Amino acid sequence: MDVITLGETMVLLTPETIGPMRYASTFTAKVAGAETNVAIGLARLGHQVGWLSRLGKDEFGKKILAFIRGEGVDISRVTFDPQASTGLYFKELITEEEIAVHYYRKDSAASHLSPNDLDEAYIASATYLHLTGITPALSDSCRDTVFAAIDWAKRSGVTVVFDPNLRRKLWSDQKAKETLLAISAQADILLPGLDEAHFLFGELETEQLVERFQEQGAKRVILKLGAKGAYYKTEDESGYVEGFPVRKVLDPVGAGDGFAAGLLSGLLDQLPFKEAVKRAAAVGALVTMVPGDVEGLPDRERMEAFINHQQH
Ligand code: KDG
Repeated sequence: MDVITLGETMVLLTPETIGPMRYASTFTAKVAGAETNVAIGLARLGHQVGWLSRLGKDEFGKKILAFIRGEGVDISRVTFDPQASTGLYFKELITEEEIAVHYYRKDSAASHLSPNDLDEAYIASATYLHLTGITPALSDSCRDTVFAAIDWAKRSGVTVVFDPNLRRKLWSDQKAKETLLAISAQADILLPGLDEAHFLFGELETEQLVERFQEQGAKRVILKLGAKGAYYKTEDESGYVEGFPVRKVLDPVGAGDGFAAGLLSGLLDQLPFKEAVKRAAAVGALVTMVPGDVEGLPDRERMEAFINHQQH
């Protein structure tokens, strides 16, 4: 495996009409979860990727599994839980520009993930382990699972990639801060957004924020600056990468996951670090142009055409 990821994936219900969701009578059902968004992005770019999770033994669980499998992601470590339901999430389109997210995932099957669900040999088979800060917010056993997975990855020489993905609806600010900092400190590659960095360290300048993460222990840090691109700092280089222009942002949700998929794809293809960050920015930009969390993730041909077009 090139990359293994773990975490919760839900059925995403989006009203077909814009406006308060109480007036919506028809919804489209899609599949979304930060970790599988990344996994699907990588699979579309031709990489070998596996996802580990729990789903409810229900129709939505079966829908998710079929979808993720259909995208070419290895689902051999996903189990069905007969006692708990698959999580749901609604994306309310309050106006054309304003999106609100509502979760129905408390006590979901995935929130019962525990270190016993981990397969050490499976994790050790990967080059990268990708994790997000959503999983530890779901329950104590999920948090323990994340820390156990990191321990196993470190013992096996697997590179740990962490995207804080702060979701304030899921836990208290204090718990989020403590946990996200503790995991960030162990990350070989850390992918915070600017808002997340401000949440953790206060209103510092871009470069100071990255230094703070590195002082705490993170090795390579890429701070995502939204439409402006990203600032990265490794052990031996640093620099800015510009964002790719997007004519119209139709749905920004999932752009950070596209960024992670683009970065890992670039690193797996042995690109120089800066070029991998550029690929990350390109895939992130492409995701924003299509409604849905994964629908805009490009295949290789589309990604290359987009990057080449912008450079000419
Ligand atoms: O990054 C996008 C994800 O946030 C979305 O797909 C749903 O996993 C999700 C979450 O927990 O918000």
